Amino acid sequence: MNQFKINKRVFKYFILSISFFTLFSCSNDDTQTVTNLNQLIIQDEFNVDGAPDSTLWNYDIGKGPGNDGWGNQELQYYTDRPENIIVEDGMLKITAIQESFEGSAYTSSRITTKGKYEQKYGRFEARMQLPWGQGMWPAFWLLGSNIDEVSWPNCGEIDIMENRGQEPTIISGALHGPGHSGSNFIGKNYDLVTDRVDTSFHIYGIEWGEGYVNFYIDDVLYNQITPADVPGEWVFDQPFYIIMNVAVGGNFVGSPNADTVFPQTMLIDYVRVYQ
Ligand SMILES: [Ca+2]
Repeated sequence: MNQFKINKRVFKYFILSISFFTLFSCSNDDTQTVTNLNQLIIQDEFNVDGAPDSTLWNYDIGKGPGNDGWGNQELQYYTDRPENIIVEDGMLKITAIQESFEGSAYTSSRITTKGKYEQKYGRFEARMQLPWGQGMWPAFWLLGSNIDEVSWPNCGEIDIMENRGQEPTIISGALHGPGHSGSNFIGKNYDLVTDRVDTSFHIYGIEWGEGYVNFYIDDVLYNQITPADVPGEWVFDQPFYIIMNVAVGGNFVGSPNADTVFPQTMLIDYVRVYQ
């Protein structure tokens, strides 16, 4: 993280604070906390061709434990086939395909670091170019490592980036937990306005510490969520693991239509975590 970037962040934070104050006359308590975590502790640059590094990544296969499209009525069947997921050209490529497969009309892929890399706090970021079109649902997100013990949403979910493929200028970041899950998530959209997520790479990240999660796209801090913003218990002071996937259809985006072009690929240049 170079100094220029840090200074720019601080500057944007300053502008944000002024804007919040001007627009909403917030109390001084509502100023945002900006951290600059720059000690790299894990990275996957996707430089080795073939399947993703099995020391870091697991596959989620199929339609979800409830066979219900991962709780969201998603339409794809996740596979570990190279057609759906492969590392080449310095990129991880997750590709959604329209094809009949195991009773589903689409295939795609979803990988996680569950049991292999789990961490509390840090800066998590990925440089990605997203797929495009009605019904595409790419995501870069975290789940609480205790999900098998306490179940979702008690484990907590941090959505670093989600996008509706039909809205290629808009991304969203959110938290889900007890009292604020599903459509009652706590989060915010960010509109690039003059740029798109499917035609250029962007860096999607959070800086996460005790009592806050800051949401970034590139060097823009567009939201901070703290326990004061969350109606239920704050469950974000424990280890989480990373997930990356491209879903097709489901509650968040609706189904593809005749205008949706397949295949669609999410390109991930790297994933890095800093403390
Ligand atoms: Ca790379």
